[in-house]
Amino acid sequence: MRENDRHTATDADYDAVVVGAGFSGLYQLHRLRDELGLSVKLVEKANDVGGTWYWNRYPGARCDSESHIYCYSFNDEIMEEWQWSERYPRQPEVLEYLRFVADHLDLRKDIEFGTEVTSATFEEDTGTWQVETDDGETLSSQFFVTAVGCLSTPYVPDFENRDAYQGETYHTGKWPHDPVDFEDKRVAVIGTGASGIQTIPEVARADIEHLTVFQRTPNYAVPARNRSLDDEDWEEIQRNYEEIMAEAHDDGSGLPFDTARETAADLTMADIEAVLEPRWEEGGWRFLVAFEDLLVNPETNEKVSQYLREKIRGAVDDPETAEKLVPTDHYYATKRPPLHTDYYDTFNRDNVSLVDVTETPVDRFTTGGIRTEDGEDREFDMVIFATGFDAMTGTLLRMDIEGRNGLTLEERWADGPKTYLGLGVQGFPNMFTVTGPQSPSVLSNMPVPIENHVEWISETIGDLVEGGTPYIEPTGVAEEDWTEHNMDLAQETLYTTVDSWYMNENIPGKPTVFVPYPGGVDIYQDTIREVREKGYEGFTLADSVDDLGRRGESPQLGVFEAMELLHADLMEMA
Ligand code: FAD
Ligand code: N01
Repeated sequence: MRENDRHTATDADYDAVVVGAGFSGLYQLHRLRDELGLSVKLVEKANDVGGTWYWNRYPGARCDSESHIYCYSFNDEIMEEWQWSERYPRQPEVLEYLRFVADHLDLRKDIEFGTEVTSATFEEDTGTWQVETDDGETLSSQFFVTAVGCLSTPYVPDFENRDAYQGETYHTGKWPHDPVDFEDKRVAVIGTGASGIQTIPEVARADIEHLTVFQRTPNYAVPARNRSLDDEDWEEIQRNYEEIMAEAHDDGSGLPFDTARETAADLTMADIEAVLEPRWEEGGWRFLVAFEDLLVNPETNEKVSQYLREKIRGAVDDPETAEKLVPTDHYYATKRPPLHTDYYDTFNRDNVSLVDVTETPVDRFTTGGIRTEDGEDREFDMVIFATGFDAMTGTLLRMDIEGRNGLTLEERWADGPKTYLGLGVQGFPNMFTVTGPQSPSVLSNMPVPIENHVEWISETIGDLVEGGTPYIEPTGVAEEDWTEHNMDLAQETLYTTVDSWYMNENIPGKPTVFVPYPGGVDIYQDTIREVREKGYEGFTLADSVDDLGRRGESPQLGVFEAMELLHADLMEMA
């Protein structure tokens, strides 16, 4: 281990500034500080570590990756010392795990909590990133690493008259730290994605008066079948842990589970049931990976979807409610597939009702509740928005990032994100995006691609520091090629057949484009490893910012964007 003096080539305050203290940022800080010996500052908006697990405290919040694989694999001591209590632990336990990691690696001393990065600008004169925070500080660094999460900016739809509502409102992704009192309340939950599906059964079980669920798109939820893990389970996991983790890191979805068959297209429904039933009974993601071609072959998918529709019909007593809960407008898993505990059963309770907003749209909020377009006023004491996130690009774009030539990330991504390998953007030297757009991220068990990204970024920064090369940036050609490759792959899948947050379509005004890399974690890992082995193929490495400008192409602007920039410059000069 080396001393944490400054090691890089500029006069900046730090070698690297990292933003975000979730799974990604914590590991990134450790690798850069403790293995490369660099001086690093991590800035985190929250008052503690945890990221997702700090913010999402809603009733029922828990992971749906199995605990023994929803964790780091890079440190044997952490793997040996930490023991999970459940197959899918609740939010407080995952948060406790990340606190344990932060303490074990002594990370807190280099984290500035309760501080939001409000802008990051690449200053060409000094060749450094100038990172401004909401407390008025500016931190300068040679490297700028965003670890801001794919699902970290909650989204609340702009319902007519929303602010006039006088009851309590909550968003699942920004749940208060103090207990919420449900007693005798009339509660509305809007949204039936993974968060809604987790919280609805728990809210219904609380001592409320009534729960009304507003559903726009029904989801296919598979049982989680959570259970406690005892010492015996844990010993079994520990015995095989290395192998399990190696399998997860070698798999397209970051899961150490076998597929049953290549396809279901040639099977009868009875054969399909024989394959799926044991996986249904076992619960969890083994169901998702039963057939290899699930997400590329409509015939396979339609059969699996059919199986799931029948399961939903069988679980809900009232046939009319059951039909509303049955998805018919999209294929299974083309929207992020949730796991559930008692979700469908919840609709058999007397104190729960379902409003299908495709039949009965929300007209407006009133001071006391929600009016639907059929003229009915429903009164609520509390509205819970389980309406998701400005995913994958939202948090990055809110950070007001400006690269070379005064070009902002917002301008650069006006038509949708363009990156090289989901790791960097042309025109933004020495900026790395952990689980950035066009990397596998959300299409997998995320600790796997997170470790993979953090390790690649750390090795790359290590190579630059060792080699005395101060600047790296993707070339425009490599970026165009990667973006096109991403789009071509996505077109071959069923993901593009439905509106979803994968497609950037959950936020009004965002350009429609499939954002994550759909080629699989395993193939992706090999690709980025090869890029490094080939001397950073597709990147420009340079000794000076001028050199970077000369050898890399100018950041690629559409004619229209270039004209707008020119116009803005002229206005400033005038
Ligand atoms: P995050 O955990 O989102 O951390 C990003 C951090 O950056 C946050 O703390 C945020 O405050 C901070 N930040 C953002 N912008 C700024 C700024 N401008 N200035 C300062 N700080 C900033 N994935 C799975 O694979 N399996 C699961 O079971 C699973 N369950 C999930 C359950 C929920 C409820 C949600 C919402 C997501 C779940 N995910 C799951 C995805 C989850 O987001 C990732 O697994 C993982 O936690 C992401 O870690 P991260 O560090 O990349 O991002
Ligand atoms: O958000 P979502 P989420 N009127 O965007 C509806 C991870 N996660 O927080 O589908 C009415 O999926 C919207 O309807 P529609 C996981 O990756 C994991 O639930 O757009 N409804 C949808 O039903 C997940 O995918 C876990 O038609 C409106 C819901 O709100 C991601 O986080 C748990 C609406 C939003 O669903 C996000 O999940 C939780 C409107 N105007 C989260 N606008 C685990 O279990 C939106 N909706 C691991």
